[in-house]
Amino acid sequence: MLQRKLKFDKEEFKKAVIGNSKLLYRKNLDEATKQQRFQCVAYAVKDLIMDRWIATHKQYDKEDPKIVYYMSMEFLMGRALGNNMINLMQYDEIKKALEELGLDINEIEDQEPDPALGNGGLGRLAACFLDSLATLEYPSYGCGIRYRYGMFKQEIKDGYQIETPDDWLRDGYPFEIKRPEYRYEVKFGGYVRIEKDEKTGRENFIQQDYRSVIAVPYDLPILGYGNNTVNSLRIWDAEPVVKFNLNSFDKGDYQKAIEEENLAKNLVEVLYPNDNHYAGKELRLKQQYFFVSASVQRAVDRYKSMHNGDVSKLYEKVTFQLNDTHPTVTVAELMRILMDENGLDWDQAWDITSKTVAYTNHTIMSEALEKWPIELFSRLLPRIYQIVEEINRRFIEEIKAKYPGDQEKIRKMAIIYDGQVKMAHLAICAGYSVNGVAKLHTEILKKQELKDFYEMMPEKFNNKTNGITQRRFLLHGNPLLAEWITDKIGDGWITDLKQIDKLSLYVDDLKAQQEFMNIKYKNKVRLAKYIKENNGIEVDPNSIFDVQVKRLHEYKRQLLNILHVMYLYNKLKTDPTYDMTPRTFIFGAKAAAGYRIAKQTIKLINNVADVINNDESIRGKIKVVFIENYRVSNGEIIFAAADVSEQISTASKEASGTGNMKFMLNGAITLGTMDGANVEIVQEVGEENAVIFGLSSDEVIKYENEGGYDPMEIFNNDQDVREVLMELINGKYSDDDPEEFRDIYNSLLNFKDGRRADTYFILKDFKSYAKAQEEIDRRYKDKKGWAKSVMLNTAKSGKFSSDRTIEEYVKDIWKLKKVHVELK
Ligand code: NBG
Repeated sequence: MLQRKLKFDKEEFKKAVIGNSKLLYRKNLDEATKQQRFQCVAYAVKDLIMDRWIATHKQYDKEDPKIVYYMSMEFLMGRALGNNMINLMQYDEIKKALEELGLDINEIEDQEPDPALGNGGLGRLAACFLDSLATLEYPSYGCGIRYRYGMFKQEIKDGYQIETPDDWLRDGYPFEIKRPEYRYEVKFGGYVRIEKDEKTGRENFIQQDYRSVIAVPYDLPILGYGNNTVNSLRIWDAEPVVKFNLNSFDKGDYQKAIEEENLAKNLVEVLYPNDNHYAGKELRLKQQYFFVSASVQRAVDRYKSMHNGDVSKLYEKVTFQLNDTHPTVTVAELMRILMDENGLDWDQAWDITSKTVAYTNHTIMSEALEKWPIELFSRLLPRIYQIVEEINRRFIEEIKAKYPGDQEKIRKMAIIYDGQVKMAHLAICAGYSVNGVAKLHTEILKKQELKDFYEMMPEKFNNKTNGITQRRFLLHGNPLLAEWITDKIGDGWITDLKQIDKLSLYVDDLKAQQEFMNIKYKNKVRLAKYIKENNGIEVDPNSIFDVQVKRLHEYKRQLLNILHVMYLYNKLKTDPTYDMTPRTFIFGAKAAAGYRIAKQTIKLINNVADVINNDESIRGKIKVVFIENYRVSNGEIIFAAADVSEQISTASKEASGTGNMKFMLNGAITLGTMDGANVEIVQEVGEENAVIFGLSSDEVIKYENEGGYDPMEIFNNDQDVREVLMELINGKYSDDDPEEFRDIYNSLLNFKDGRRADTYFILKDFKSYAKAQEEIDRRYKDKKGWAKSVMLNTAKSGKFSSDRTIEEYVKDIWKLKKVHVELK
């Protein structure tokens, strides 16, 4: 039900922009800095949002619908201005108004810092989900943390990654609003005193000698596309309980005041920059409890205010979705609030909690599974720990009843075991739903990682294959293609991506092919310009743009990609007539600050780029580019320009991937393993329109369980592989320090610290990858065949809209109803 073309008064809008300049900066618009002009425009756009935002929440208060609270440590939102203009369906009108004011929309959009409150796929998925929820008119809140510093900015100096702080709030963020009226206290530490109520015999649990902070929410508007729904992303800031005053001779607890001031300051200071890896730091657990406690307190209060203070049917109107294990303390916090603050007994509280909380698993990487030492957990969250202990005790009773005498089951499934609290086990035990994020991933969870849980409670398990929002990653990121598609099939695809399949009719049409490839070419020119401006490297838009952008992780195998580039370079050097279409290998990736081998891989890519890009003898047949500071905003430009999408993780390791979908949507061919959602991409587009290589996940898992893989054998017998590996340590790519890449070399050949040599089967898959790359070259030479293939990728991407994913969550898990918002 699209509210086509809401009224837009251009003159009013222009006046607002000019007015904002005076109001905010005491300047005429032409005197304002670029950043200030962005702010003026953003505030004018925010103004267009406010009435809808108010109307939405009025409607929610009136209808009292069920609400999903999407609990996530990360929301990788990307820039809001352009997206808001699009979802208001007023992009072109606003662009025009700005032109009349002498402002260029692209320049204005470029002034906005990317709100980067996330690491990678998990955080971006949360952002796509919020977009879809609002577009589909489902009531929802995103609940998270207002990190003072988001994901670090990456600079490359001498080929090394340098991290600099992301001061995204420096100039003020125009779209947020502070909501001090919804502040909550969150308590840490101390001990629990038990008080027996003589009259009722009930035991009351009272936390004492704690330190606390005040959680203050900021709301960001989440606009539905073409409707009046504006949901909220609620991110919490921490403030000290009492503002500490040095001059006061207050007899209050001086020490405590300082500690609380520091607690508040440190708590939300920075996002942990780890992807698929947990650091186990005390501050991280504090962050988790902080935003969970505030969000749950608020959700329960809101519910109570609408139900005469009675919480007994909470699950009818509230559901918490846990985005990975990070917010799992939600389970115990909800129990605490229901029992300690609302007087429910254990069974009532458990009944409600276990109907209210659901859990999504996003990885099988063991280093990502959160486990907290009992000592730390119980010291920081004494009351929460008591509750977890009791959940664990009862759960073990259940296991015993189901599997009498089976100690092994208890060892494998207990929530508390071996001195540790296992967050995934708590989430599964308490949750009413457990889902993986792609078919293959969910199957691996059921058959391997979570086998015991699946056998005990199969009814909880389900799959929800990830998706992405086509509004940001096509309509905003690739306007040329978006317009062309709308021209051909109408604009239904914007809210119903299945319709994009209508493009299939055009894939053999020569004129359409030409138009499509011409748009691809223009997008490549746009990216080439970006690369020239930001990296100083000249690339040829006529070469194949072969792209791998994602977080740097060994399992994602950027190393396989660059080793293959080294191999290809050798091949060209020995045979200068080697016939290949010129190729530009484009990388973009941040490495976690403390991840040594990942950082070495970045250095390797840059050094290889240096050597190859400066070797004139190969006449530009290979170029290697490392794009600095890969993030959502430059990602949009990159996806639009790619010919080849590198999705080359070791099979079984990538839970889903979502970059793969963004490339597909924008007309690139997947070069990948049968991993994560690649499997479903191939299923949709057909094997002949993707290039697949490497071990299957079954093969990988078999080697992992039974052994039998020896990379040394490949090293000894395969001359090409041997040559490339020797180049890691002979100074060819690091003449000032031949030892620079020794760790990488060792990781491929030597067993170390309990880690198998070549843990991620890079050498094993090398030859098959090289063949697949030749296949890409071969297919690209057939211009028509290639055009047809990439068009089919776009046409068959309908399944991968996050709108489809959200409809599945709604139907199978959350059971929400749409709320339509009218604007008076
Ligand atoms: C990531 C997976 C990706 C997946 C996203 C979103 C974590 C823990 N997991 O494969 O690695 O696409 O989650 O589900 O970041």
